[in-house]
Amino acid sequence: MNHRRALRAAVTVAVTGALAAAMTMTLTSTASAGTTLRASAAEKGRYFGAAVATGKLSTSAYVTVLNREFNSVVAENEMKWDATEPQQGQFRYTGGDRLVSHAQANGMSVRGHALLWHQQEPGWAQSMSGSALRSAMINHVTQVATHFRGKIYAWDVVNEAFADGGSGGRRDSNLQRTGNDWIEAAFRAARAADPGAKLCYNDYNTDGVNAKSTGIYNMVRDFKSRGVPIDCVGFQSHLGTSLAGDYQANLQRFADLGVDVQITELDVMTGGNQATIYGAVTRACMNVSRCTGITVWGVRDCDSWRGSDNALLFDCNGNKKAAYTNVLNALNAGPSIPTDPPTNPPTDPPTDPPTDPPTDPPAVGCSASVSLNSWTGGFVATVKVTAGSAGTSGWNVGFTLPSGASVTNTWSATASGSTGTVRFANVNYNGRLGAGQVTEFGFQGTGSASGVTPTCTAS
Ligand code: 9MR
Repeated sequence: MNHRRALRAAVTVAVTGALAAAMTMTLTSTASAGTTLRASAAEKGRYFGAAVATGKLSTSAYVTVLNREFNSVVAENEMKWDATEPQQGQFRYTGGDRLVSHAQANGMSVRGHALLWHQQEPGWAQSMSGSALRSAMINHVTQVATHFRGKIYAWDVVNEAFADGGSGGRRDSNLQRTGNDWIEAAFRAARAADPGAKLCYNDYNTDGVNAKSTGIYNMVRDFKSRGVPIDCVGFQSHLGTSLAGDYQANLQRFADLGVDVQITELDVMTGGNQATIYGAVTRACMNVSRCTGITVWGVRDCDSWRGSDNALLFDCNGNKKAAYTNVLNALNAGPSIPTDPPTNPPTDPPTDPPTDPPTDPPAVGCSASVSLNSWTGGFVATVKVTAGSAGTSGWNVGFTLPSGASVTNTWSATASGSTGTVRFANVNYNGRLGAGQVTEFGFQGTGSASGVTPTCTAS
């Protein structure tokens, strides 16, 4: 995708002069006088975040502004596919973990960006297609969301999957060519891996009611009607010198579908309108009660991917710009939403979903249950093993798979066989369980596993 060309196109068609008209207050305003973005946003039940390049966390001028002004962070690059799985099946979390630690130490929530995106795919994935790619991408979602489980406020599960221009349809990519259901398969895998994270779809050039945003709107409506787990939509908002007059109305129509909305990558071209546009975007978010927060795509102008556009809230020396003042004033003037500001879910969430209360452990041996996340042509199985009253020093779980189903990948267990009767043995760190203790393993496969039941043998 050529972002700059897309951006210019968006700028050309955007409606000028309609900002004031669009910003009608819909909630009761409660003026306050926070003196930092993070304090003012938190006071109104929102977060104010920045994209961070973790390499800059050792630059004190950068960290001073980041810690003072922001209570949410997102990795500018470090949680993307090429960074987290540079070789297939070899995961690298150094940068992402560093950012999460920084956030936890400084009272910040974390947005996760991005589990699947046609850009910044690692080389090995770029050359894949079909069911092999589908398996690899679902495995990626599962592994990365599992690694960060309990630490992410909201994940961009899928980024930029819709086409620019007037079609309102999907963008062509190797991901899209695995089948139109790839987005919902990804959301299901993310939910299974981290039930506590909000799951978002994220895109750009969606800054008003247009063909692209309407295509996304229709997908979200369809997902909600079919129970596909989606919680939020991210509006990147890489903006030019004007703002669509229906920016707020567009956010509101998504919110009305029953999802949260978030401004996820805000930056605005320098020009006479920069400060005005920053203020208007902030007011629009404040006026939509399901707009839970705003993230700017960098801290200081010189940190921005937009180079000489000087598109951010602080100059290269860390001084506040006029745009900063407008944002702060809009936060302080805006209405509250009745919830606490988002915090990261507890670092160690319960492994059992609330709908699945613990059952009595079996008297001896062990028991196993499976939950399946299926899509056309494949599935991920998450298996829970519960030790009986004698505990276990090892366990073995068997399945009889339907014909046509085949195991392609296993984690936290060792598989023997891949079709028909397949057995999974504990690995060295999860075989020894106390009475009633639970552990989980998973496997991924092609075909369908619907209706399978596990049997558990303890040793
Ligand atoms: O800011 C990111 C830049 O450092 C990377 O080189 C670039 C790679 O494509 O991605 C930039 O971030 C993008 C984000 O991940 C998705 N939306 C558009 C952002 C700007 O291109």
